[in-house]
Amino acid sequence: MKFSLPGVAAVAAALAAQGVSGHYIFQSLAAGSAKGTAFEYVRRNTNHNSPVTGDRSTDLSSPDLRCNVGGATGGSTKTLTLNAGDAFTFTLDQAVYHQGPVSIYMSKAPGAAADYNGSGPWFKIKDWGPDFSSGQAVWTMSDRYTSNIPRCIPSGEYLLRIQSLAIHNPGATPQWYISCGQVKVQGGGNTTPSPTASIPGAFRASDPGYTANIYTPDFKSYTVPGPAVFAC
Ligand SMILES: *[C@@H]1O[C@H](CO)[C@@H](O)[C@H](O)[C@H]1NC(C)=O
Ligand SMILES: [Cu+2]
Repeated sequence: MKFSLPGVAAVAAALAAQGVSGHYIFQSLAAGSAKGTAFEYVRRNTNHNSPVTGDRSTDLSSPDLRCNVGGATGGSTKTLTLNAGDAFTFTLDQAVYHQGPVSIYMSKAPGAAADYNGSGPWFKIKDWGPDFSSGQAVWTMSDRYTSNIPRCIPSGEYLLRIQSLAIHNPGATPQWYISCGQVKVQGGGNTTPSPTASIPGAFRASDPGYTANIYTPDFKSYTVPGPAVFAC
């Protein structure tokens, strides 16, 4: 068998064709703290490069901000059944390595989560913002993020959306790392979650949490973009 050394461009093209890139993606969702299977309950993005960036990054009116490029429909994605109050975990292919907040949102599907494109109202159930207790910002940069379905929300099918907003490069446009899981919530309550926001619409280029320079000495507080976190 004969081997040749491919050029850098050929290697890059081969990696791109395999969907391998230097970026991270939230690729699995499972009950409890389990790791789960890649893209079983998470919609598969088609940009092969998790951040919604480049031309799209400045377009805060893009519907791709809902569930990433290619995530508008369920395709072969399955829907994970969880009880209200249950823990769930999103796992990445590699740990988040850009500073910035990680947030989880939900939006109730009119019918099946698999048929829903996320055009309805979204509410936020979790923020991981910076911890300033050491005197400087410490971000939660993990390969998995665990949270709970709020106990009081109505039963039904939902999109469960996780977002890493990468603000590591002040002056440049932040990058969005987004995935949507599909869940069926059972045993829920009667509380209508609020506040809600539309995506796109929830994020503005003027948001202090969008324009923040995390490297200045006076970076001592931070407001995560989007609506306030809903709690029962
Ligand atoms: C999403 O679904 C809604 C309701 O069915 C539809 O009006 C809208 O055109 C769809 N697409 C986008 C990008 O919002
Ligand atoms: Cu990056």
